[in-house]
Amino acid sequence: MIFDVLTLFPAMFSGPTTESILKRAQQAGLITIRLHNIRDWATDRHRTADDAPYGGGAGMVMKAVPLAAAIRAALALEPKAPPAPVILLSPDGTPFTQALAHELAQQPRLVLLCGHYEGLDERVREALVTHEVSIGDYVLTGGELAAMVLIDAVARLCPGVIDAASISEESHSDGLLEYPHYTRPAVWEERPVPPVLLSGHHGEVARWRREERLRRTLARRPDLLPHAYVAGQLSQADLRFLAELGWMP
Ligand code: 6GU
Repeated sequence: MIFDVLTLFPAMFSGPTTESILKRAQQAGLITIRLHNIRDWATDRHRTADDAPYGGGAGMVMKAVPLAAAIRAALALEPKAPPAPVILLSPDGTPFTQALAHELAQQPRLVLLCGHYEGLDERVREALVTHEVSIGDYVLTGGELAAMVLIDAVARLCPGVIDAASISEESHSDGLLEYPHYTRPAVWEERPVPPVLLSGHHGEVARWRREERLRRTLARRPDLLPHAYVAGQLSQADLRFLAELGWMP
């Protein structure tokens, strides 16, 4: 998977994309992150990338000409492949979810455009942006942190980046939260590990973990349960257990 990131602040990406799993994934050639400074496509002496809005008002707007040139240059980097999705990170976008991360992980390449200032010239959005994504209902100073969140969530779903087993049971993978984890010691500050986990009964461990996932999801994110139900993720045993806890579809 190739991520082409268009940003006014490429230095923001060091750290999140140069450590830990993303570092290893790049070293292993599983993902490529290419940073492009939008200012490099500005044509004036001061390398201006923003300007005052027509009609007046607060803030600045990202200029169409350098932005469009940057996007087109990124698209031209892989001329033989079908055009990559151009994803604008903006608080006006569709909410980023694990399901969208899985969808995007199917693509060979993503072009990520980090919005800044009050926004970008609407004509660039109309002409060149194919998707618009927000990472939550709050406002960031720019799209960079959102792009890093998206890259992190999508990259770990690319084959080989992390152990496939860790993806299948994690939070949100099938619409439920994760079960609690324990490791040695068996008793810590008078708190014992749940005995079933020391029992060696794999079937009972699996059942306990499933019930903990259901219990947790009901307690913390009851909004997720109707979606899991409609998606066919809840077995008859799951529904019986949830009914004992007072939840009905
Ligand atoms: Cl993608 N950008 C900005 N600036 N703020 C956000 C966001 C994106 N997602 C949530 N808040």
